[in-house]
Amino acid sequence: MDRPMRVAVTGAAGQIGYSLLPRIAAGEIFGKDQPVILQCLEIPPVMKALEGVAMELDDGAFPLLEDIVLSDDPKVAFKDADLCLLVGSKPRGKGMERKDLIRENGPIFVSQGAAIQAVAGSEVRVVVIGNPCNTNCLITMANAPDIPRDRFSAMTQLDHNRAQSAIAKKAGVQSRDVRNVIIWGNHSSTQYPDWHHAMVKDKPASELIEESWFRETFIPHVQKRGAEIIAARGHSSAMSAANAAIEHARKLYQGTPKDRWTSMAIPSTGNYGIPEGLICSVPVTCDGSGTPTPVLDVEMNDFSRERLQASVNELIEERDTVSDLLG
Ligand code: NAX
Repeated sequence: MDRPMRVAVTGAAGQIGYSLLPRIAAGEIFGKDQPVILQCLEIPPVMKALEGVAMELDDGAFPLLEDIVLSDDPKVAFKDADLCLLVGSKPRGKGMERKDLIRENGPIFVSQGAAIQAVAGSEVRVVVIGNPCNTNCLITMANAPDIPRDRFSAMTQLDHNRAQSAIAKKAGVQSRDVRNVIIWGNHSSTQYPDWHHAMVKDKPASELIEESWFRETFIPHVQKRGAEIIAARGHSSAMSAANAAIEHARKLYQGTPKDRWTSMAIPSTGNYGIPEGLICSVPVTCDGSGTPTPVLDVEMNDFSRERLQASVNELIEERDTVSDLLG
């Protein structure tokens, strides 16, 4: 057995945390031979509830779970961490857009970025899930300037999965039969789910499904799915978000399957006209090293370029809104 991997999870007593922690403990990120230590961060009023979650983890008797650390101090929770999953922040409520939360949640990521830089492990990877996740990731990265930029990502895997599932349903196949959808841009209602390169088994999705469905039904479905779930459940997506977080992290450490892209929001290196440094969702592949590689040769028509630009414009606005938090 290897040295245990230390996984810090913030907002660990929240609804996503509740679905996420047992799956990490079960070995779903690093594999079934890799022990883990969970390092859970919460705010002081929620520490009691976090203790209850830890009791349940104990009662799971997970063979790979070597220890559970509970703290309200980022410097304890991030100590020697190999992977930090930043979930903790206020979720969007009914009728609220993500950008309403930007000023509220941004400051959390200033102190967490600094704490990660100060105490995390030398190989740390940081995945931001708490919304607005692209801009929160930007804030975290800016406040941890000594950590290489390619260690940071924000999660658009849930949007990616929603897009893949919607095409599968429409085509009458299983979601595993659909590959290479792309989520471009911000994890918000401006995101652009791009079907132009998606394949359904061995056929382009665009040959099987009419263009008007993609433009009129598919795009708004993916963009507004979060709001639809809030309207139905009274709470934001949690189980599917935890599932996506596991998948995002697993791909970082175990790689993407051959011939398949996934979508991650990563620091732009200036490709596709995305300003350098902005945390923007693009297609990526992963070789299991913990660092995603953007796919750089995706052809984009005018429609796709315009859609991406609209979302990039929103990301620029968000960046400007938090310019005082960027160090
Ligand atoms: P919950 O309110 O259930 O849990 C959030 C937890 O974070 C709470 O327990 C709270 O005490 C804790 N918290 C708040 N501030 C903290 C801090 N400074 N340090 C540590 N913990 C802190 O929300 P939940 O449904 O779990 O959602 C968490 C975040 O994920 C929200 O921001 C939500 O918007 C975001 N989401 C992101 C998604 C994505 O695709 N990127 C999809 C799902 C979800 O909407």
